[in-house]
Amino acid sequence: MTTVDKATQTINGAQILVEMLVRHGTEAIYAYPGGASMPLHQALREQRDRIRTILPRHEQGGCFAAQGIARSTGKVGVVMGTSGPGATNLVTGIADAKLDSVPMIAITGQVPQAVIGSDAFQETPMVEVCRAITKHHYMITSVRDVARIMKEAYYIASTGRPGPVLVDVPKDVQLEVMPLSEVDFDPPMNLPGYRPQVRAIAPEQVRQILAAVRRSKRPVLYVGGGCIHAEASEELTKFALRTGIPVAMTVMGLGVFPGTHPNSLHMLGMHGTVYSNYAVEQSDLLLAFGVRFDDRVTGKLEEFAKHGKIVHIDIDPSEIHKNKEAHIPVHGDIKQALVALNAAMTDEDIPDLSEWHHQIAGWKAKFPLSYGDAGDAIQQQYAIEELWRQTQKMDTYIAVGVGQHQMWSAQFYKFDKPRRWMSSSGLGTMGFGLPCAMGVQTAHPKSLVVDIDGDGSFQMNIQELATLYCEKLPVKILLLNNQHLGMVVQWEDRFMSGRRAHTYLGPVDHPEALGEGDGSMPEQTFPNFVRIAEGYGIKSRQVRSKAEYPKALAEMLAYDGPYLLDVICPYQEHVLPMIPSGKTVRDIIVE
Ligand SMILES: Cc1ncc(C[n+]2csc(CCOP(=O)(O)OP(=O)(O)O)c2C)c(N)n1
Ligand SMILES: [Mg+2]
Repeated sequence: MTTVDKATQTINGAQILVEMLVRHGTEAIYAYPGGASMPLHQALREQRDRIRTILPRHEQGGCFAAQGIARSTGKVGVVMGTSGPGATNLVTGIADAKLDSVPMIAITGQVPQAVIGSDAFQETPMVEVCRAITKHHYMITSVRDVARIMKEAYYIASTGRPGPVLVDVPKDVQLEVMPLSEVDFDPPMNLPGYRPQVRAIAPEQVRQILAAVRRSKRPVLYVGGGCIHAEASEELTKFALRTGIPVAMTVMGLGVFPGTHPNSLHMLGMHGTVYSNYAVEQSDLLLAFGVRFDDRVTGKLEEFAKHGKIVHIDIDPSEIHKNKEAHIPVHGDIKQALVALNAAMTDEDIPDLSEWHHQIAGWKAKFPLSYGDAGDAIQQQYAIEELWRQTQKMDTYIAVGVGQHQMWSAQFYKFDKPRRWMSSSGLGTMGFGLPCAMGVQTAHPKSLVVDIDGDGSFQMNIQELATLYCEKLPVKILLLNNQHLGMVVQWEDRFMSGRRAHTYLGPVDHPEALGEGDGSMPEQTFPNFVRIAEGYGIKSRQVRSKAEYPKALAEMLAYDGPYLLDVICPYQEHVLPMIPSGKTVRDIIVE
């Protein structure tokens, strides 16, 4: 029930805002209070039977948790912070949501309108700060605009190409009252410049694409996050299986097509498989669906897929021809387009790809994803592969930090379904994994949610262990602890003659800090994660040997609360294959 002041039959701005959250189906919000957002928190408290409010331990954690909800469900995630520092702590998470097209609403308290512009206590011009990193942004100036703006915010965040919307709410607007009888909770929107509806793909374009498929000898599907946002996985899989066209996925697209299917080429790009990159390079037809030709995929643009025809379908017209000229450009909804393509396809359109499959099978046999033998040390690739073996049949979600562990997870965990893989891909934000997993667990309380993290990334939002404990969120943390900022170490090794510059995570007087250690792992790793976890009330254990790892992992997975498994790994490993920045598939490093 809507909260009203019974005596006066009035409702304030904060109460209207919370009512709109409930009416849009938001079941949980991550919110950290402060002076400028207290009325909103009071309204949330009044409605606690209808919406769960979770207190993260840092606003950035709350923002990634909201993303976890959004990325795993497809619904809009909501986060709230107070003005000033609370609001600026959201900035990284907003930028992250923008680059990965995540539907999110960030609500910030703002100082009262009477003092805006006076450098008031905890005043930050959030709309100005966030202008370039949101899909849209608002500052509400009257209680009478609250319902409309919230309705628009949900609409904008979730339609077309999804993205984050900022709603800045001055405290006086939160407190301002109006008669309940005058509130329209489903008001008309006022968005004359925003038209996310796209026309259906033209029959002529369907014919052109099918003709290109029919004539192709070496076609490749290059699919990405756009297919996930559009819920197009099923149609895409149908199209891929019927035509027999192999599928390469971007890091955002993992799970669109089953990773365990023989026609999967797995990930492409900088740390993609050799066979996916070879296939794209040699393709005579590249079907680029819901992708943006990111530099981590293309390397040197002029050389990327230069031999073939390119079909590019995207919901965002600004992506078409942005990085790469398309021969058949289609501005449209990828799911609708695939439905049309599948419906129009006849047996005559199916190309004979036996030679192409033979060639790809050869590459797969010659260049499988692999790793060496490190004796009893627990290599990250092995740790992830074993996690996959133990959890592939379970209802599992995986979130990751950023670094080597992230790329190895993308390579060695095979996702068969969309929305199971949570990675800060465009912005590459360390600290993403734990809070994102927390949000996923909020939305899927019965599922297994694993955060595969690096020791550097994990420490960027380690405070969220408190939230896991206090909110009873049984997230499992597989910490691949190499005592280093491994990905930067790898680049030091490859491009800076191995010179260590602030990539060791232990004390500066340790020889490893200068790269002069013997490469072994110290008896006491730093920090003592097991004790930290204990301090937060989280069960934890450290493992160092391959022999004990599978059992320790199974023990964590079976545990019914949050758990941290601190896995000591070597730091000498490199993520391979690798196409160095700006280079081409011919420069691929295999070992
Ligand atoms: C917030 C942020 N700061 C810096 C970086 C640059 N960076 C990318 S990967 C990486 C190392 C990550 O270390 P860790 O989390 O331990 O993962 P590992 O590579 O060791 O698996 C760094 C510093 C980043 N991506 N994000
Ligand atoms: Mg590390």
